[in-house]
Amino acid sequence: MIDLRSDTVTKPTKDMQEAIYKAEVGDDVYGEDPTIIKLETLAAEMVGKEAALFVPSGTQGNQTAVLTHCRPGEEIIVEAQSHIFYYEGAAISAFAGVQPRTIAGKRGSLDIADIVDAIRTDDVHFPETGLICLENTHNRAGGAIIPLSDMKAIYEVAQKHQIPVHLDGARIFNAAVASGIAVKEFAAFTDSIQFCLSKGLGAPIGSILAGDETFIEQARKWRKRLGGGLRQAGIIAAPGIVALETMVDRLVEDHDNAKRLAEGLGNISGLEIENVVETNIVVVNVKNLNITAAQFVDMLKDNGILANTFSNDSIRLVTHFDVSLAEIERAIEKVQSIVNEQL
Ligand code: TLP
Repeated sequence: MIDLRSDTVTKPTKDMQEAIYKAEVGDDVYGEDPTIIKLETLAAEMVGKEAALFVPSGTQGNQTAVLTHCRPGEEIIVEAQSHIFYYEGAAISAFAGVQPRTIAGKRGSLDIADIVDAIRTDDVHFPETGLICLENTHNRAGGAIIPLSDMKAIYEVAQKHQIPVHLDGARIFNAAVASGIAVKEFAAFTDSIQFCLSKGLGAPIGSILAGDETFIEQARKWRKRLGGGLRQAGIIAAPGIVALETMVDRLVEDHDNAKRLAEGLGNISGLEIENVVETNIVVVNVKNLNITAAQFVDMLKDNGILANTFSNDSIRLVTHFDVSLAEIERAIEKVQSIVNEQL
C-alpha cells in the first residue's frame, strides 16, 4: 500500500526506536522525567519561546491553549476551515465554553480588515474576543503557507486590542523549510504555538505547546485536567527529540514529492489539482470523472493507494517520510490507469 492519507501515518525510524528503548525516564507529573525536560527545553529554544509543554496530540495542544487563554462566554476568532474549528469535535465549545467567530480566509490567510471587523467592542450584548487562532501551514487550504507579513499585521492588531494570538502550527516546520523563514520568526508573532512531532517530523506520538513561562505553567494544569499528565513519558518524548534533531531538513523531499505528484496527476485528463502545492498536501478534484470522491478513494484502495476524501468531489493526498519518489511515480501510473478505465 502507498499510504497518502496523511503525514500522521509514518512509523518510527530505527533511530527513534533505539531512542525509545534507551530513554531515561522519571515521573513527569512530578517534573522528574529527564527526557521530557530535554525535549521541552529543545522545543522552546527552537520556536523561540520561554517554555514548552509536551502534549499527547495536536488536538490536546490546541485545546489546552484555548482553555488557558480564554474564559467561558468569550468568543474566539478562527479561520472557517481551521482544524480547531473544523476537526476538533467542537471541543472549544464543549470544554472551554467559547463561541467560535469564523472568518473565511484566502488560502487559509485571514484578511486584516475582517479581523478588525470581528473584534468585539465594549457592549453589554457582546461576548468579549478572547483569542485569535491562526493555522500555518493551513491544512484545508492544501498546506498553504500563511505569509509572515500577514502574521505580523494580525499580531500588531491583536496586541493593540490586548487579544492573545495562538498558532496551530501542526505543520509549521513544513512552512519554515518551504519558505526559508525560521520557525522562530513565525512564532515571534504569536503568544502561543502548538506544533506536531507526529506529522512530517515522523515521531509516533506527541505535540508541543510553547509560550511564556506563566502561560505554560497554567497550561500544565489544563493538560492535567484533560488527563494529559503522563508519568514515565520519556519513552514517547525520546523519538520527538530525534524528530527535531534529524527530521526537519528532509521535509524538502516531501515537498518535492508533492509537487511531482501534483504535476503527474494534473496531466491526467479528468483530474484537477485544486491547490497551489507549497508543502506536502495535494488536493485533487474528481468531479469530471462523474464519480464521488468516496468512490474514487475506494478505487484507489483497490489499486494499492490510500487517500482521504476532502469534500464530496475532492480527495487529499499527503506526502511524508514513508513514501519515496519511486512510490509517487508508481502512484501516478496507477491513477492514470484507473482514470483510463473510468473515462
Ligand atoms: N490533522 C489530521 C486530521 O485530524 C485531519 C490530518 O490528517 O491532517 N492541527 C492541524 C492543522 C492538523 O492538521 C491536525 C491533524 C491537528 C491540529 C491535530 O493533531 P492530532 O491528530 O495530533 O490531534
